[in-house]
Amino acid sequence: MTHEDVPRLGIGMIGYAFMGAAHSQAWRVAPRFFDLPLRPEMTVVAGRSRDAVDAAARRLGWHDAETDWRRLIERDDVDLVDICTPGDTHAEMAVAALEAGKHVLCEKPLANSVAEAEAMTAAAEAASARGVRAMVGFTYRRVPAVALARELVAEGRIGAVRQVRAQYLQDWLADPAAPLSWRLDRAKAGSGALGDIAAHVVDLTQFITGEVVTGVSGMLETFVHERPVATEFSGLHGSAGAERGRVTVDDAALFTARFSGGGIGTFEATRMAWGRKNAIRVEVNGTRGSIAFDFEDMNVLHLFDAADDARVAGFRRIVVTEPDHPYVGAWWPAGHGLGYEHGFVHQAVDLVRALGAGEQPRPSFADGLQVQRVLDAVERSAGASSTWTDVAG
Ligand code: SOE
Repeated sequence: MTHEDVPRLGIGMIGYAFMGAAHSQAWRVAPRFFDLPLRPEMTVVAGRSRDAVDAAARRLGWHDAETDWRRLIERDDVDLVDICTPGDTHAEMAVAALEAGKHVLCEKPLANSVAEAEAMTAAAEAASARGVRAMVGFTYRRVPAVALARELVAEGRIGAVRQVRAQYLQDWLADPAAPLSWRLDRAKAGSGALGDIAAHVVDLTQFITGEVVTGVSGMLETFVHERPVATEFSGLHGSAGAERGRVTVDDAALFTARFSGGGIGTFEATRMAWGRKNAIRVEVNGTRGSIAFDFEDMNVLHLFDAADDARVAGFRRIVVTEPDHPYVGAWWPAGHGLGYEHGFVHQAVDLVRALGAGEQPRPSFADGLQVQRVLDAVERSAGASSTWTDVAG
């Protein structure tokens, strides 16, 4: 079969900022490195401003541009709708797309509230009965070292999970002069570090352990309550004028958690940790060993095996670039390493393969709803004072 004989999968992407650029790169590259049962075609991108969306289509490689996302969903040449917009739009767009019979890939967190996530999950389950699939984009699952960690835990290499330590640390908001963006607006983003980045480590720890978080005790803090309003924004950074606006979300989130297998965990997410750029750290201690990952050294996984002779025991540094490691065989020779964008490529690959096989891609909307419930529990816990105990004296 030549590339052209493979049935096409028309992609319509809504939004074209940081996530839209990452998804565009994935759709462009996935069919060139991986054998896929369907050929993704970058059919159309949607955004509100005609000039800006036309420019984005040219820059990112989309054939066409729409200024109305509803029009994109209606198009016969669109089979899959890829939602890369702020959280307040996810529910309306995803439900409309699923009802129109289009597969959906939706950026994380699935929604801004449990109620929205429930409605999206109900729409996804109804659509699934008609062969229409929905997936939420927790892309770090697709980092080869993370996928390997899951395999090793499932094989029993560290035994039963006792303790989970998870951090997601960034510093792009540590400077009080960093401008306001939609990510700091509760109406658009739902929450701050909690939904934006703690959501990732909730998904990652559940993915790696194969368990779910069943209860939490949380604390949220906002350190900078007012910031200059952005005049221009690119990626996470922007320039600002004299106007100031209110921050309505948390800057940092901390919580302890219980896992379904009886283990306990600590979570920390912040966008205020100077010097930490994208430090996603997950360590799992089991009854027979430990596993540790840090995204700032993303091609590496550390494994400690308690059965090793104590004289030579230590964390083994596994460079996850061998052809036998998850996803790696499609890329470069051993030792050449992958980057941030490859997780998005692997996400596109897994989704297209699931569609080709007629299977439910993971993480499903139900998985996204479960993460949303954890976030909601952290907010409820942080809002309640019942578990907080002042130090005596
Ligand atoms: C900002 O904190 C952000 O872009 C998140 O929104 C992404 O989900 C994360 O992958 C990188 O950081």
